[in-house]
Amino acid sequence: MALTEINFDGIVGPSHNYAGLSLGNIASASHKGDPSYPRAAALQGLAKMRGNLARGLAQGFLLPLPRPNDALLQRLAVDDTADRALLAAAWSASSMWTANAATVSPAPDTADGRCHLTPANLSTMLHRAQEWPDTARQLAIAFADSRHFAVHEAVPGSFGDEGAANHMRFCEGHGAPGVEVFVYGRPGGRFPARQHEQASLAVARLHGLAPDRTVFIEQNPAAIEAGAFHNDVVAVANERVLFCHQQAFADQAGAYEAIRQRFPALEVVEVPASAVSLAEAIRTYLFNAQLVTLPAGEMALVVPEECRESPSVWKWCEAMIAGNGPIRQVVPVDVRQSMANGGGPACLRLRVVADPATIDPRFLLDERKAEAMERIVAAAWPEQIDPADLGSATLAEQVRAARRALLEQLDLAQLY
Ligand code: SUG
Repeated sequence: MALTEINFDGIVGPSHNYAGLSLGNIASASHKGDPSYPRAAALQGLAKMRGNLARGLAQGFLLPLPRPNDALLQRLAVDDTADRALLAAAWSASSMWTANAATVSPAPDTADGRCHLTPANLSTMLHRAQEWPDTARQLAIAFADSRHFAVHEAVPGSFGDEGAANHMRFCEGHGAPGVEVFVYGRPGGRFPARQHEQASLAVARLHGLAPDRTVFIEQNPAAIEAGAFHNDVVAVANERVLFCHQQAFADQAGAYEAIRQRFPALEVVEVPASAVSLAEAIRTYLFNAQLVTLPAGEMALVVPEECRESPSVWKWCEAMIAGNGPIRQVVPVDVRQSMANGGGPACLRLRVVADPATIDPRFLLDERKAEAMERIVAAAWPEQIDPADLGSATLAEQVRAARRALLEQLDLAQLY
């Protein structure tokens, strides 16, 4: 069994738009009403995937979900008098952020030696809460081999669960047993705390994780207040390394100590607020990076282009590379269309540690498939969507036809 980390990126759907639906997500609120460019957005995502393929990393993908969601519109009896946000919710392409698709516990961590996946209920936001049944359907196909995978149902929506965005894993190497860290928020602040402690605890039990290899820590309420609606906006982990902002956790020193007790090899790369303020970290998404181990063994941090444009963030990155820490490269990528809705490189991917041979190959990317997808996106994805276009029958038909063309190309018409 060759266990490898595979990043499953979400293909940006043809209805990608800026509707300002996510309270507490500053980018989403500040781009509300802007025109969106679904074709450019999807091509940016594909280019990021190709970059990681070229770096020698294993790459998979998950497909856009069916939009507009007629069943949701019917359940809410959406008509001309209804709040426009309800209509926009049914058109949202938010499943592109697959870090919120599920929580994944690789086989070496679980009691039954299978890789466990629990789709996230995303219950805090209407436009995201509609995702999980369709996501689960897709995961059930991609990870159908029950000798190696267990796909659960989502945790009941009373306990908000945001999936891998609030989950980190530490290990000596991806195929080795890991220590899993669940990060939750406490309600009561100005913005919603999306990840509920009870959801984290339930996922850990569902996955059969050993209590002495599991850690639960609280997000810093001040970070949520500043716009870190998910932990992955202020922290990212890979193998032995935790890369995070100084103000990520409610009790920063206590969090490091709790992880170190279970995982003594922990290496923390902490960015102090004096070098990069919390606000600048959230604006540039420095921590919403893909921290990956390259085939040669060294670590690279795939960050949004916005980081290179920020004097304080870039200065810190350059100093880090000049030093001798574990992160040896910083690679900026252009995912601006996703960033404008609060989704950086890390939001766009779900990490699964598994043997690629045990996964349905239709969900795995290679150059040829990436080219075919680019051709379909270039031909069928709308070039631009203005928020006033949502609800148009012509656009709905274009969006559906575009998704159908992609599914057919990938021999996944069963998802239609
Ligand atoms: O859930 N944005 C997403 C961004 C998700 C980012 N994911 C991670 N951090 N892992 C969200 O807030 C905006 C949609 C809109 O406003 O149209 C949105 O859903």
